[in-house]
Parts: sequence; structure tokens; C-alpha cells
Amino acid sequence: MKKSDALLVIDVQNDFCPGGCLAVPEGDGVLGPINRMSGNFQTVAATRDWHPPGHASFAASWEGKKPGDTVSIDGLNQYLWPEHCVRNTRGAQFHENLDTRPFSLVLNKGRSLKLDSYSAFFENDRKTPTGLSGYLGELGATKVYVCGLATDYCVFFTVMDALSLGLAVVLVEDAVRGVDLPSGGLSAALDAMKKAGTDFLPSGKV
Ligand code: VGL
Ligand code: ZN
Repeated sequence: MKKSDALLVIDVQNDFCPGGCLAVPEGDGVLGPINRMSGNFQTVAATRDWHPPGHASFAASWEGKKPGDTVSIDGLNQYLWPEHCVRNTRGAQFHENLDTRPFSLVLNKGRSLKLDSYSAFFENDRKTPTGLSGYLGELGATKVYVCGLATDYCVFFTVMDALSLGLAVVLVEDAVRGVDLPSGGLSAALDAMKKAGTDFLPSGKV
């Protein structure tokens, strides 16, 4: 890979894999393709969803709310999830079969008690940066290959923000899996990413 190419590995954590608190169907299916690709990149930034206990995105943090409900926090709509990826717990660790050796950066996101962060670039207020853009910029990365979980949440927001920051984006199509909630929709997310200018490539061609 060229120096201008970076791999972004999004949230490949136990809680998003089978057996986890917020398991994505076949979430562990991303492991093989990611492990085969990551050693080819000089810059590999991996994110972890890394919530404090009692995080505002957990239904259990709100009286009378259940997963799937929504609340408004400072005017921001928040979809409520089962408790997941509490920092330093087993559920928040990378999947044990994820090869972390090639990672150049591990970025913990969703660390504010009252503000969620789906994208690897900005928190859900769409204003607070995570610093990833500066990191990639200093290293001269102009194209990001995106993989991980979940296609229609953290991967989706990461892809859309990367495009808006002027990066070229490749979605590694066999290295992502979606939640596909009836309300959201995996196909709508894929369409929107494509329309916005994302290239789709199988990991074998990366
Ligand atoms: C995610 C729901 C809640 C994700 C994170 O990584 O896609 N989804 N927190
Ligand atoms: Zn989360």
C-alpha cells in the first residue's frame, strides 16, 4: 500500500460479536478479512467504543426506558442501546482473534457520559473532533479503507465524515457487518455511502 493509504478498523470488540451484549449478526466474520489486510498498511487506526458506566446511550441509564427507545439530550436525539462496551470490561476488549499487532493507533470513543460517538472522526454533536483527522493528516493519509462494525452505525458515520473531510474512501465490503435494525436499515446506509462517493472493494482486491 502507498503511504497515503490508511486502514480504519472500527469497533471490532467482543460486545459487537456473537455472544456479546450488542452482537452484530456474524460480527466475527470481519476478523479474517481484516487480519489478512492490516499487515499491508503502514497506518492502521483502530477504534474502540469505550463508554463510562451509566453512559447516556444505555437504556438502563434512564428510568422506564428500554433498548430501542429514544431520548433527547441537549436537543440531540439519542437511540438507546443495551449496555455495551463499558470501558475496561471484557466486552469492550478487541475480539481475541483480531490481530492488533499492525495497529498504529487505538482510539477510544464515546467516552463522554452524555455524548455518544458513532463516527471515528466526530462525536454525535457533529462538532467535537476525536483527533483522528489530525493524526491522518500529519501522516499524509489521503485515502482510508474502512472496515469493522457496524456497517449502518459506526462504520457509516465514519465513512460519511471521512468523505466530508475530503478523504477518498473505500469500504471493504466483506470486512463489515451491519445491525440492520428495522428502523434504520442496512441497505439505506449502503446506498447513502455509495451516493456520497464511497468506493466498494472486496478485501481480496485491497
Ligand atoms: C455502535 C451502537 C452503539 C457501533 C456503537 O460500533 O456501530 N453501535 N454504539
Ligand atoms: Zn456505543
